[in-house]
Amino acid sequence: MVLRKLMGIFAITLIVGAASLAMAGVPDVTQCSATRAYTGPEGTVLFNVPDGNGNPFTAAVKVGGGTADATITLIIRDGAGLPIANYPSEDAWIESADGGMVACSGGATADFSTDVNGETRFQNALQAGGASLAATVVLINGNALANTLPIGYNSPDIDGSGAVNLTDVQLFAGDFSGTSYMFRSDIWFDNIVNLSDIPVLAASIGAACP
Ligand SMILES: [Ca+2]
Ligand SMILES: [Ca+2]
Repeated sequence: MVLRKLMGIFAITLIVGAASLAMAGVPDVTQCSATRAYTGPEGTVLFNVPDGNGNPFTAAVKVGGGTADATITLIIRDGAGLPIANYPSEDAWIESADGGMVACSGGATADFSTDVNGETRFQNALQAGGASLAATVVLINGNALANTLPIGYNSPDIDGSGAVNLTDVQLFAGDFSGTSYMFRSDIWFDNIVNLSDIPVLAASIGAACP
């Protein structure tokens, strides 16, 4: 009986030991951090085109006007709080909290695998469409960090189909002639849908996800 108990304890010790070993090098989102370079209070909006010819995060537009650097710095750590180096860039990505920003396959992943400090960035232009004023969520292997970032998105791919085409032109035309402000068609982001948005849309006609 005593032996069986001892064996049981031994087995549990082995399992616990294996579990803590498995945690090393495995991202724990409660230990990770994501920050936006611009620390002011305003939200920022990033212009995306599905073919990647949108703006880099360094050229985001502040709500209310002016540009700001919305570069996201992500530090990936394991359950012990230790940085994870060489974490694959394709396993860290961003989404809009409301799903409004629609990325092409692999189009919203980190710029590079983590360095020795567990650090990577989102700075390069995304391959994405759609529109959102909701917060940006950072995900590591599908697990979201609790802290979100005030980064919204707009795109001439208004419906987030992965291509800029006649459907987007029709949506824009409706929003342009409508009476209520439609953020999705404010692709030259200045809180009004007017003539200045048209060349931005026109310049991207035909652009599509790679
Ligand atoms: Ca579209
Ligand atoms: Ca506008």
